[in-house]
Amino acid sequence: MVGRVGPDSLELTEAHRFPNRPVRTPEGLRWDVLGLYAGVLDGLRAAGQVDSVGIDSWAVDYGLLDADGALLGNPVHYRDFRTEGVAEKVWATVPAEELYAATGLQYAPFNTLYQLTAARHSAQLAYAERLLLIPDLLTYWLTGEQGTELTNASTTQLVDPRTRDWSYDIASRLGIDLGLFAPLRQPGDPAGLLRAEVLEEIGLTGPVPVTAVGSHDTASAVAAVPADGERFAYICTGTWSLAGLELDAPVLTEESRAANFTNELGLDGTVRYLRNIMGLWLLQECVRAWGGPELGPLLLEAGQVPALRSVVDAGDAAFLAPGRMPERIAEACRASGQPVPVSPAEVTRCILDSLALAHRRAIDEAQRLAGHPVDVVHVVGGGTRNALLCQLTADACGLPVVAGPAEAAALGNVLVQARTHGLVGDLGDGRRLLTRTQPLTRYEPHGDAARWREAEARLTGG
Ligand code: LFR
Repeated sequence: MVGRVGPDSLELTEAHRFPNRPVRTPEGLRWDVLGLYAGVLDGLRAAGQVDSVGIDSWAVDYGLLDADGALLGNPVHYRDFRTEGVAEKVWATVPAEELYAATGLQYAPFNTLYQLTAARHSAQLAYAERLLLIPDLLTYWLTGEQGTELTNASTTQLVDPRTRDWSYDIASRLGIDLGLFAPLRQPGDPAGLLRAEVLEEIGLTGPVPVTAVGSHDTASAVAAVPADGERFAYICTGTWSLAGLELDAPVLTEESRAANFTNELGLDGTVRYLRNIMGLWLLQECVRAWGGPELGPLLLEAGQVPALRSVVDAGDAAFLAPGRMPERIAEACRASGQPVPVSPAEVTRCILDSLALAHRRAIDEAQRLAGHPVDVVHVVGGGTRNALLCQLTADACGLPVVAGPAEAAALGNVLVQARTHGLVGDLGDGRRLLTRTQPLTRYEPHGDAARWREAEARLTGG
């Protein structure tokens, strides 16, 4: 994505797009990270001469480097099964309550801490001298310089959200060598210049600086929530739905842990207090199983299916792994004694109702647990293109939804670079620029709140 920033303008254009396909090898699910790097280089070539580069990606995953700086194997995909049953072993050493109080991270089997524990006796880890999270690895290949960007580091479960530094005590008790990580970088810090070989390969003239942005895609997306003031919630929609609040300080209470809220770090000292919800992954996997029907007609048809007939828990880790998604959703409906959706339109409706319900639960609970009430829900990311999902989310939350921008992560990434180059001010300035320049759609809540309460009770047994 190429961003152009002026005093009163912010434009994004797509230079190049490439698929990110996980590969199943005999060892498990892996990322084709060389393919991704090749895609980055193609993208830079297509972008043409630029003043600055920044990289963000999904969180928690990493590549290991040997003493020569060479990558050891393909990074493991966070949906790989290797972390099954690992958390319980970790909790035997550091109880889950203590882990939450120290790191503020929600339980997810794929947190880097559990991945490193699962890999403990692997040959690769034994030979590793350096661990770089995915965006830091790509940045390293572009610039030759190593660092660990803070917002993404906060998803490892090895960072203390109060000090915004490593959690030395937790790491040492779990036998995790923090020396594997390169020094922390703040979003906005310089991350080197494109190497001469890179410039030559992509046909650009240097120097081209690389800036550490909020390299966790969700941190970048939250930076691009076009909110005014503090009384807002956000939902970053895409493969995942990340629903929650922006806070000044983490919420580390036992109640918050039980509700599985996370405290990831954001820009300018903020905390992203949110819950991971399975998101449009549920629909993506169904669409894949159905042989890739067009989304437009499917959503129109789903809009005609009666609302809230069956709902599933869109936060359930049972939906994490790829494969057999329509069947798994049908099984969940059957098990909870609800009608089983059959046609693609019925399954799609079940997914969207379930996502809206999960959004409602997350936003209600976040406000209560953080003591931070909101008047509006901002929906950003790919899901903003799904009008039915936006309307259902407004209905479920009983709050207006402001949808847009769709490319929030890319915009948040560009805004941090623009700030480093002196073109915009703080987070609030960036957000005002977004509000003035990006198309936004407002959805007012309709319908009967009691129906959502009843659907929620079906899942919680309340
Ligand atoms: C979204 C995301 C989520 C993270 C998940 C795995 O792309 O980054 O924030 O929980 O992917 O890293």
